[in-house]
Amino acid sequence: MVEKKRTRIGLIGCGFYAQNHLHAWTDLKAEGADLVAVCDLDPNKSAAAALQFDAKAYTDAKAMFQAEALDLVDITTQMGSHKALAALAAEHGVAAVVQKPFAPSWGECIDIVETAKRHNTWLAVHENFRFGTAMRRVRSVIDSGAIGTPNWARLGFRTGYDVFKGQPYLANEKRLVILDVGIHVLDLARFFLGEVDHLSCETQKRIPTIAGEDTATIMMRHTSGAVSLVESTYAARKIPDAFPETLVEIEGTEGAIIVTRGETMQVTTQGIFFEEKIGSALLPWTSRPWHGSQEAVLHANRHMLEAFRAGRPASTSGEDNLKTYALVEAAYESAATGQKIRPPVWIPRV
Ligand code: NAD
Ligand code: 89V
Repeated sequence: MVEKKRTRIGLIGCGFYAQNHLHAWTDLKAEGADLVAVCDLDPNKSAAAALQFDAKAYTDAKAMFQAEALDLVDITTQMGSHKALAALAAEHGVAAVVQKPFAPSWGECIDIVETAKRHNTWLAVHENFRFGTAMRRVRSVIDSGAIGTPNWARLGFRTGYDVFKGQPYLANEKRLVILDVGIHVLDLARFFLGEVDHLSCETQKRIPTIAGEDTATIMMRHTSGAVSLVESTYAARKIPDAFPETLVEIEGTEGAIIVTRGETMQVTTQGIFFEEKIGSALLPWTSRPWHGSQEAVLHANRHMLEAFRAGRPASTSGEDNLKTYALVEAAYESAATGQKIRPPVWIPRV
């Protein structure tokens, strides 16, 4: 049997969270992924990643694109560099996966999508909450029909964990909790209950030492008629802390799904109740409390690899993630105006 061409992968941005991407691509070697090059502006970071993960080190993305015949690049830098790096990939005919947030603004997200379309290159966003083991199990229960049609949900990422220790730049972001983690929970709301017609949002600043909002409470009306509450905060003050778990309550026409701290799922289906532990196991390169998030990187990267190799869009394609990002923009507009806001819609220009 002729082995399918392997996928040559480059990674740009060897920072804090990228370590999980590097481990994940290495684990996916057996499934056709060859991590051949890593790039970081900081030569120490690119050299360390190259040594640990047996790849070639670069400090300039353009040099990497010119020297390496890449099939796909994983952009794991912060959002301010995403548009330029995604454009560089498209100009070199290289598929790209861009970490969340897609970009700092709605307009830049559209530019990234339209640049990829102009160059006919494959584009996805690494939005991994929907790929987490626990959230995939919740989705499988919904798909089984056990709770009928979901019509109400409360999804919450409520933590007081010191996220600023590993990601110090977050303390300076003017748009913080919705753009950094609310974006994940909004994507889960779409994943579980479908698209959104309109929303309203209240934000709060309860941590005096940071620049942006640290708490957001969003109420959404989905086009199905369902209503969801999407909550995100870095200012929770309770023990035990659920970080980095998303707590879930989904009610449907035939039952309900509840996911409590510690990733215990309770399902009621047509008057019958059962409980199940749905959390992630530890991998050789994961550790608590991040292990669920880290494993979600492996699941997400596997999805990206399989979709790219099959020539089909990722479920979190650039175009799909625009629908999640639109909810972020609508939430900020609602918080600023006090109005119910319908999310913006991308009208393709190309
Ligand atoms: P980081 O600052 O630790 O790492 C980014 C790296 O990119 C730095 O080492 C920097 O030198 C490098 N870099 C920047 N511009 C570059 C360029 N033009 N060329 C080459 N290298 C460049 O950032 P981080 O905390 O790892 O976050 C990176 C992204 O991952 C952010 O968008 C963040 O929101 C996201 N993130 C996602 C998750 C998740 O998927 N659940 C979790 C944490 C962070
Ligand atoms: O997962 C993320 O995007 C991180 C968080 C602190 C929310 O875990 O930024």
